[in-house]
Amino acid sequence: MAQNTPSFTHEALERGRKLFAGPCDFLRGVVDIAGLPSDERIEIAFAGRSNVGKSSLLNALTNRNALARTSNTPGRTRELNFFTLGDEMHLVDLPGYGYARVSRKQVHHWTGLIKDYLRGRACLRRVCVLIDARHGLKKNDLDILDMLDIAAVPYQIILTKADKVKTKEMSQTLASTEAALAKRPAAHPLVHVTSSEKKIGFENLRADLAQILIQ
Ligand SMILES: Nc1nc2c(ncn2[C@@H]2O[C@H](COP(=O)(O)OP(=O)(O)OP(=O)(O)O)[C@@H](O)[C@H]2O)c(=O)[nH]1
Ligand SMILES: [Mg+2]
Repeated sequence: MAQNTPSFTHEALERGRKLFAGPCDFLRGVVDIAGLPSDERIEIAFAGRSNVGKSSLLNALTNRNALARTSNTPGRTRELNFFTLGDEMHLVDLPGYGYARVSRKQVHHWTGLIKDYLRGRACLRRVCVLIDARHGLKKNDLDILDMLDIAAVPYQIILTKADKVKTKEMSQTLASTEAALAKRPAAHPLVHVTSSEKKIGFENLRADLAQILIQ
């Protein structure tokens, strides 16, 4: 399996490990913008198409088995789920955009809620946009990236389910994803390659996200 190999210092890796090994608890599920928690904490949100592996990634990142609920059926996460991490951070597991086995009206509501949250949240410091490594960037992913670029909300791509992809294909997807980001103003240049199933890529991802606290 191809992996990008950014060099995080021992100190950065250790900071990441400590942060994500610390207390992490479900705070609340939000169904409308009025229900958002106060914005005193730094937020990192996890966005992506239905079934891409957002909730699984959150569990792997925090070394918990069932912090966030996962499912084979697209459309599992139905609220903006806020988790507290340590004393200063929220992690936010979002419902998926795009296809889900729920009504069109429901998808429309979620998409509106996700967009309102992503565009309008002052404490949101990074949006991790998850992309299935088998599929690469699709039209509705690009729409979200466009919106984040316009709103100047920093985002970073995380390729998921790398265990399902052969090394050569992974290298190609990684290269084409990096190329697609090159001219996007709000994109973080580093693309992470992960497998929640095989627990691959998380040391680097933890180190990278923990740096947000000291930036
Ligand atoms: N092989 C493999 N399967 C994965 C991986 N990550 C998630 N999955 C599977 O993909 C399916 C969807 O995972 P979820 O984490 O629920 O996906 P989600 O993006 O939160 O989905 P919604 O909440 O419906 O938007 C589940 O069956 C997971 O077991 C991975 O790294 N590798
Ligand atoms: Mg989910």
